[in-house]
Amino acid sequence: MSLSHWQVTVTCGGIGILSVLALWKTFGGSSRKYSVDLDGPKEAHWLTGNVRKLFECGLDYCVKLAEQYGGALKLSSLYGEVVYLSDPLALYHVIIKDQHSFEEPDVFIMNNKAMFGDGLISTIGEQHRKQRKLLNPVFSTSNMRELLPTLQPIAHKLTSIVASKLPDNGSYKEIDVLPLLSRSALDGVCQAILGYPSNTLDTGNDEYTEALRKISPMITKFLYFRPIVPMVMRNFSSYWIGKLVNLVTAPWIPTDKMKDVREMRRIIELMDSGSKKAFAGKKAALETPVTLTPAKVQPEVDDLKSGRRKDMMDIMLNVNSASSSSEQLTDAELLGQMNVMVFAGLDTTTSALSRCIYLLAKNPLAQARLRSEIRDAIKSASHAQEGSSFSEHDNPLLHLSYDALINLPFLDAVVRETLRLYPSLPHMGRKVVKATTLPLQFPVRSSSGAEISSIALHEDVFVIISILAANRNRTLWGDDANEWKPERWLSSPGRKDGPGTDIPSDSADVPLLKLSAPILGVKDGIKYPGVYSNMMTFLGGSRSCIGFKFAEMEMKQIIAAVVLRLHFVLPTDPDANGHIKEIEWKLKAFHTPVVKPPAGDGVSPAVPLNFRLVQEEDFKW
Ligand code: HEM
Ligand SMILES: *[C@@H]1O[C@H](CO)[C@@H](O)[C@H](O)[C@H]1NC(C)=O
Ligand SMILES: *[C@@H]1O[C@H](CO)[C@@H](O)[C@H](O)[C@H]1NC(C)=O
Ligand SMILES: CC(=O)N[C@H]1CO[C@H](CO)[C@@H](O)[C@@H]1O
Repeated sequence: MSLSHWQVTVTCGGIGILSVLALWKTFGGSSRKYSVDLDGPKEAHWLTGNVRKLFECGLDYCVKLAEQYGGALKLSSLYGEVVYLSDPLALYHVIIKDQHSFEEPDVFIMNNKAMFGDGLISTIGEQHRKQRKLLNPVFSTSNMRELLPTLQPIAHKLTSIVASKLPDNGSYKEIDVLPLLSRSALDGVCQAILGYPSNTLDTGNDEYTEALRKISPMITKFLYFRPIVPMVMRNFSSYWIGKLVNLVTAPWIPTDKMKDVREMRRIIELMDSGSKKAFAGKKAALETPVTLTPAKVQPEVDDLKSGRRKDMMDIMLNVNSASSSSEQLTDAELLGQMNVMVFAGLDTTTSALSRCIYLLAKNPLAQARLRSEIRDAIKSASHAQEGSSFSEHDNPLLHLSYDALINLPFLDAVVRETLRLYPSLPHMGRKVVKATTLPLQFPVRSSSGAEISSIALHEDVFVIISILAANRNRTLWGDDANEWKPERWLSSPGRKDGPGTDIPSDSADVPLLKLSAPILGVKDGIKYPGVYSNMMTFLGGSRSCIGFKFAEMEMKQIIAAVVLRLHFVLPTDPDANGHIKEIEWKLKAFHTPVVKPPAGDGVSPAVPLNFRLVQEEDFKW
C-alpha cells in the first residue's frame, strides 16, 4: 500500500497551546508491523482508534484510564500505537536519562519554526542546547526580582478596573473576569518579556497584540494543515515557500476556503514585524545606552519612581553580548525567542490564572485565608519599612517584595495546588527516534496479562506524557488526589524544592545528579522528575518550561492583588428565565471555561463571577 493519507490529528496540549499530534505517514501501514506489548482499553473506532477519547472525554476519563491500567498503557490511532505514560521512572527516562531516544515530533518543531522562527520550541539537538544554555540564566531568581515591578502596575490596573464597575453600596455585581485576566496576561508578557508598551487592559488591542492573541485560536483551525508543513519546509527553499504561500493566499482564489490561510499569514506577518521593530529598538538602545527611554511608553507603566522598567529582552540582550562569541545567539535566534516566549507564556498562564480565580470563588474559606495572609504580610512589610505609610491611592501590594510575595505559604499552596490538579498542558507528545527499552517503577500488564516492569519501544512509536495522571497519583498524593486542597502543601513531603529554586545553568545535565537518588533510593518514595515540586506541570529535563518562575510570579502577583481588594463568589442570581449560571470547563486545546446551557451557550469562553469590594468580615476564616 503506498497511498499517502492524512493521519489522525489530535490536539494534545503542546507548547503554549496544543501540541498537535498531527501525524504524517507517507507509506500507510508500515508502522503496524511492530507492536507495543502493553495492555490498554480494547474498544476503539475501527479507523481512528481510541486516542481521541483523551481529548474528547475530559480530564476524569484520562485520570481513570491511568488508575485502571497503571503508569503505562496502550492506545490506538490511525497512525499506530500510542503509549500513555505516567510512571515516574519511565518519565524520568523519557525526559532526562534517555532523552535522546525521545524527540519532540517533527510536526511540532517545523510548524513552530514556520510560525515563530528559530526559538526554543522550534529547535532540537545542539542548537536547542546552545540556546537553552544562554537563556537559562535569563530566568534566574534575581532576574525575576527585577521583573516584578513591571507586573505590579498590571495587577493593580486589573483590580482597579473591576472595582470601578462595582456599586458603592457594597452589593455584588456580576462581571465576566476572563477577558480581564487574559488581557492582564497579555500585558504581562508584552511588557515584562518584550518591553512592548501594550496597555490592553485600558485601551484594548492594537494590531500587534491582537495578532498575539489570535495566534493560538488560529492554530486550532489548522490542525489538518500542519502535517504537511515539515514536508514543505524540508523540501522547498524559502524562495519557493514564499511563492507557494503567495499562490495559496492570492486574492483571486475562491474566498472562503482560503480565508483562514490568508488570516494566518496576516497574523504571522504582524507578529513578525512587531517583534522586529521592538527588537531593533532594543538593539539600538543597547548600543547607545544614554537614550534608554523608548518613544511611546505609558506613564502608568513607566512609573515616576524608577523610570523605565526592565524587561526580559533587556536581560537577554545583555547576557548575549556578555557571552563569548561561540556561545552567542544570532539576531534571528533572539528574535525567535521573543515570539516563542510570548506564545508559550500567554494561554498557559491565562488558563492557570482563570482556573485559580474560579476555584477561589468556589472556596470562600480559602479565599478569606489567603486574603488575611496577604494583608498580614503587607502590614509587616510596611512596619519593617520605617516611615512608609500607604495611602488609598497607592496600591499597597507594590510594597511587597518578590521574596515576600513568593514565600507566602498559603498563596504558594493555592497556586501549586491549582497547577497540580489542572496543569495548563495536560499532555505532551514525544516520538521515539531510536528503539529503546523503557523501565517502569511500578509494574503494569502486557497485552497477554503478564506482569512487566519494562517496555520495548520501536522507532516511531508515539508517547504521550500524561502530566495530568502523574500529578494525580493517589499513591503519592493520597486518596483525595483528585480534590483541590491547598492545605496539603503546608505539610506535604511532596514538596521537595522550595519556591525560588534556581534553574541549573545547564539543566540538561544537572537534574540527572539531583534526581537519581530520590527516585530510586527512597523506600516507597515516588519522585517525579519535574522542575516544580513533585509534579510534571512544567515538565523536567532540558525541555522543561523555562518560564515557570515567571509564570508563578505573575500568577501570585495578580491573585494577591485581586483577593486583597475584591471579594468574589460564583454567580447566584437567576436570569430572566430562572436559570443560574454555572461554569463548566471544557478540555479543548486548553481547559476552556464556558457557561453551561440553558443559562449560557456552552461555547463562548467566560468566567462570570459576583464581585464586591472587600469588607472586614471577608478576612475571617
Ligand atoms: C502556567 C503557565 C505555564 C505552564 C503550565 C507551562 C508549561 C510548559 C510545558 C509543559 C513545557 C514543555 C513543552 C514541551 O515539552 O514541548 C513548557 C515549555 C516552555 N515554556 Fe512554559 N508554561 C507556562 C508558562 C510559561 C511562560 C510564562 C513562559 C515565558 C516566559 C514559558 C516559556 C516556555 C518555553 C520557552 C518553553 C520551551 C522550552 C524548551 O523547549 O526549551 N512558559 N512550558
Ligand atoms: C500511581 O503509583 C502507583 C504506584 O504506587 C501505581 O501503581 C499507579 O499505577 C500509579 N497511578 C497512576 C495513575 O499513574
Ligand atoms: C446598590 O446599588 C446598585 C447600583 O448602584 C443597585 O442596583 C442596587 O439595588 C443597590 N443595592 C442596595 C442593597 O441598595
Ligand atoms: C525530495 C525530498 O527532499 N524529499 C524529502 C521531503 O521531506 C521529507 C521529510 O518531511 C523527507 O523525508 C523527504 O526525503
